[in-house]
This record gives sequence, structure tokens and C-alpha cells, in this order.
Amino acid sequence: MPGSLSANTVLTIATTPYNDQKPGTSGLRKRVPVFQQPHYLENFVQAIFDSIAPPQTCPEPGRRDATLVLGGDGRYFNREAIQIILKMAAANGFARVLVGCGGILSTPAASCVIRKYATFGGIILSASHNPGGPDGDFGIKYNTANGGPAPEKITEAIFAKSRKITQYRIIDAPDVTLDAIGDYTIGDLTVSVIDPVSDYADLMESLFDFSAIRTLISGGFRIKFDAMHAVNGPYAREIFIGRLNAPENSLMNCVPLPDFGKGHPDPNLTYAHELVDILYGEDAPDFGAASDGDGDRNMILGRRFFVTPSDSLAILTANAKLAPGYQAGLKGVARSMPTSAAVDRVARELNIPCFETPTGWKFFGNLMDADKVTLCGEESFGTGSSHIREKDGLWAVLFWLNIVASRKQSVETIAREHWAHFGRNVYSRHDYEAIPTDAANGVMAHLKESFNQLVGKTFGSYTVDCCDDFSYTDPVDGSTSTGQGLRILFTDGSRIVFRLSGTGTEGATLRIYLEAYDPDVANHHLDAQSALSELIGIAGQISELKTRTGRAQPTVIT
Ligand code: VG1
Ligand code: CO
Repeated sequence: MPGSLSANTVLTIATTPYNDQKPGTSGLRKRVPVFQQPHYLENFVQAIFDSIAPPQTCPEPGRRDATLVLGGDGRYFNREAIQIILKMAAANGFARVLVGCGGILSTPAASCVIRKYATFGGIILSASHNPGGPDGDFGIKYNTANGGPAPEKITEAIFAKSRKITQYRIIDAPDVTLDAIGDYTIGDLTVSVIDPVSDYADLMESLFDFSAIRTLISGGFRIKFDAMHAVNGPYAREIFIGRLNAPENSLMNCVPLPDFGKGHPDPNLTYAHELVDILYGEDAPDFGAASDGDGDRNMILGRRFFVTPSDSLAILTANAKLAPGYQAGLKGVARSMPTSAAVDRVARELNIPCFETPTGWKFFGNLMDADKVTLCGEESFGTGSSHIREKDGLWAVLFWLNIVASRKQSVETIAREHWAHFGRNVYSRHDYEAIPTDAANGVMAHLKESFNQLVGKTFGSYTVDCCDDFSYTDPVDGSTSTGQGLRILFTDGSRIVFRLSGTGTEGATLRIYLEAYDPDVANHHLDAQSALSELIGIAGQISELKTRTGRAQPTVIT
């Protein structure tokens, strides 16, 4: 019976620190068995609560009625983790937790809910695009009151607390029902189980011209959306079928599974091959899209055409005024450093500022809060805007549909016309996954040591202009982040960037980002791998990748 749980005891449990709870690019990600170790999750959650000033000890009375948002992408261990966190929130003095029904909230929906209900913050359970299941990955991150990922200052504080933790607080209580919307109590905590979809779908409807998209679809424009067995399934159903009247066969893999159907819920040409085959096959639909484990990434496809995420950001920026939510124009744009400079060219023409930040969405939050930027994006299939403080997969898909509906042109024509006007930033990323950490560090150290010899050196048609290890000073709060990726910049504006991933859970993942600018329409039909082949060769040569890692070919090319 809702509200009938008996008064519960707060337990203080003695614990010892784990030394590996350092959040990466987006929260703490580890294999499920690591999270299942005794007190592992509890330690990290207590470290979060201690870092954000736990409401019960916080001197500001306002925080004693603090509300937290809680939900995850539904992967294996989601439900267990939610029960633990609810009982810990109760023991740590929170007044209320808003939890998505079934424990589900996509990352963008969590950000939407934090902002809409002006909560204290939120905890999102996800390892995003990493595989799930008992031997897969699990993850947890904290978002602040603006709805965005906690900035480095907070994640560093959480890590510091996790290394010194001696105890955590939890309530001794039975599990709470997560499968029926309504209010429940644990101790003094109210647990409100909410519809995870409706607030988010309403927000989307407020930004885009749903009636134009409905007309497009009813006129025979065929779409295919692949949720990759992950969290966006129910969101896509409500939006595409429920609100845009698309036929049922517009959806695929839209029932979330705890192991994502044993797949890798990463929407790129490699892992979303099922969708790619359909869009490149006979009788292909007009438009294809996919999103990742937690719903914040997107891949956009036209019929037999792939839009790179960097181009997508540039094209959305150039066409933003076609969407009702952006009719007034954009304040500015931001992209992560490895993302191509395609959007910079659009910003220059629109005469709006363009910011270059380190990898990870947490660096966009301050810029959006200060109203300096409206759209942001990353080359890693992430695009979003100041409507929330996370990247947003379905938002990008709807934005594209809005543009297609308004321009009445195919995805391919829109992209090609964009290149004809702005030139093409030919782009690719090569990932070398699960290489031994020492070898990966060796490649990075070797490159850094070579900086001096590289400058001024010519390789084929390219000459190195300068090299650096990217660092960023936030223009809003003045904080500096160093060691964000090694850049080899060539005199013609082309670049190679080397960076180690901060989301992997096995060994190290080395990412090589390649970019060349080509204004000549006669070359725009070229496949990116052939257009970039010379740069790919240079990257191999200067990094000594093959001798140092034994790898001749990347694991994933995007
Ligand atoms: C990767 C991407 C980065 C993205 C991060 C989180 O990080 O490169 O752009 O912000 O994943 O995305 P890394 O450190 O592995 O390169 V997701 O969809 O996990 O929330
Ligand atoms: Co994600």
C-alpha cells in the first residue's frame, strides 16, 4: 500500500574506500561485477551526497526540502541500484525523489525533469553506449540543478571523498514499487514515481513544428528509428507513433532490454549496422536515425547517405531558424575540440560566437547558463541545445525532420547544398579499443616528445604548423582543464588529434580524429576514408602506433 511502510531506521554502515572511483568523461563507469562488490555503489553515492552538502547537515534551510531526480537507461543492475539510492537518499535527508516509472529515465529526460521541477539535482544510472548485461558495464553520474553533468570541481570532490570514506547512511526498509505511478514513502522521504516520457515529449513538441512533420509523414515520407533495444524506445513510440502519426514500421528495436539484445547500443555505422543496411538497401526509407543506450546520442541517415555528427551540428546551426524553438536565432554555438570546424564556418557567416571546449558535455553547461550559446555538439554523435543541459538524441532527430519538412528536400540534398556553400570538412575518427594502458600512454608520451621536431616538417602534401596539448579555460568561471588531447595542426587547416578515452572500462582506448577541409565541390562525392588516406598514413607514422601497440587497424571507424 502506498505510504504505509513503517517508520524506518537509519543505519550507519562502516566501509572502507575503493581507490578507483574517479569519474571519467561522463560519470563513473565500471563493469557490473565491479559495481556489485560490497559497498561499492553505496560508497560512491555517499561520496556524491557528501560532496553536494547533504541536505540534513546543510546550513541552508532551503536544502532540507531538497528534491532529487533519479532514473537510468534500464540496463542490468538499474533496479537494484535505484532501490539502494532511494534508501540512501532517505537516510541523507532528502525530502523527495522523482523517479521514472520502472526506474527509467533517458539522460535528456532526466535533465528535462531536473529543470522543469527545479530540483536540487539528479542521479543518472547509465554507461551510455557501452554494452550492458551481467558482464557488461554500469555507470552512475550526478547532475546539478541546471540539469547538466556536474562540473569537474564537483566530480573531483566526489573522487576525493570516495578515497576517504569510512561510513555511509542507508535506511532499513523494504523496496519501493517502481512500476506504478504515484507517491510512496521511505522514512521521511517521499518517492514520486513519475511518467518518464510525457514531460520530455511535451518539451519536444514546444520546440519543433509537429504539424509540419505530421504532414511530411502522412505525405509518404518514410522514416525508420532504431532505439537499439535501449531507453529511447518508449520515448520514440510516444513521439513518432503517438504524436506524429507515423506508421508502426517506423520503429525498430524499441523495447528496452537490460542487455540491449546483447548489442552495443552505440549509434554509428559499425554498431547500428542493422539500420544502416536498411537505409542503404533496396527500397530504402527516406530517413533513418538511431540513438544510444541512454538516449543522448544520435545518428542521422538519409537514403544511402550518412551525415557525420560534425556536419549535422553545422547544418542544424545553419537551418536553426526553421524550427519554431529557434526562430529568434542562436546566441552562439559550441563544439568539443575534436569535433570538426564545420560549425565554425557557419557561426562566422551568422556572426555569432563559436566556442571550442574539451570533450564531454559538462563543459557546455556554463556557456549555456550564461546564455552564450544555444546549440552545442560533439563529433561522437552528440548534439543538443540549451533546452536542457545534456545532449539529446531524439531532439536532433526531430530537428532534422523539422528542417526536411520545411525545406522539402532530402537529407542528402540538404547536406550537399551545405557543402557547396561552406565547403566540406572531411572528417573521420579511428578508435583503437582495449589496448594495454602502458602502450597507449607510450604513444601519447612519444607524440608529446616529438612536438618540437614535428613543427615545420612536411609529410607529402601536408606541413605541420603547430602542435599542442589542448587546454581550456572556462570563460564563465575561469576554471582550467589541461591534458585534453594532442593536436597536430597543419598549415592548410587540416588536423590530427590524439586522445585517450575517458569512458572505456577495459585497458585504454586511443582515439585518432582526422580532419581536412575541401572547398571544391568536385571532390565532395569522395568517401571520407579515401579523402583522408594521406592524413591517416601520417597519423600512423608520427604516432608509431603499429610498433607500439601491435595494432594495424582501428576497432571502429566513424
Ligand atoms: C565519449 C565521447 C565524448 C562523449 C562521452 C560521453 O567520451 O568521445 O564526446 O561526451 O563519450 O558520451 P570518451 O572520453 O570515451 O572519448 V555518452 O553518450 O556516454 O553519455
Ligand atoms: Co549516451
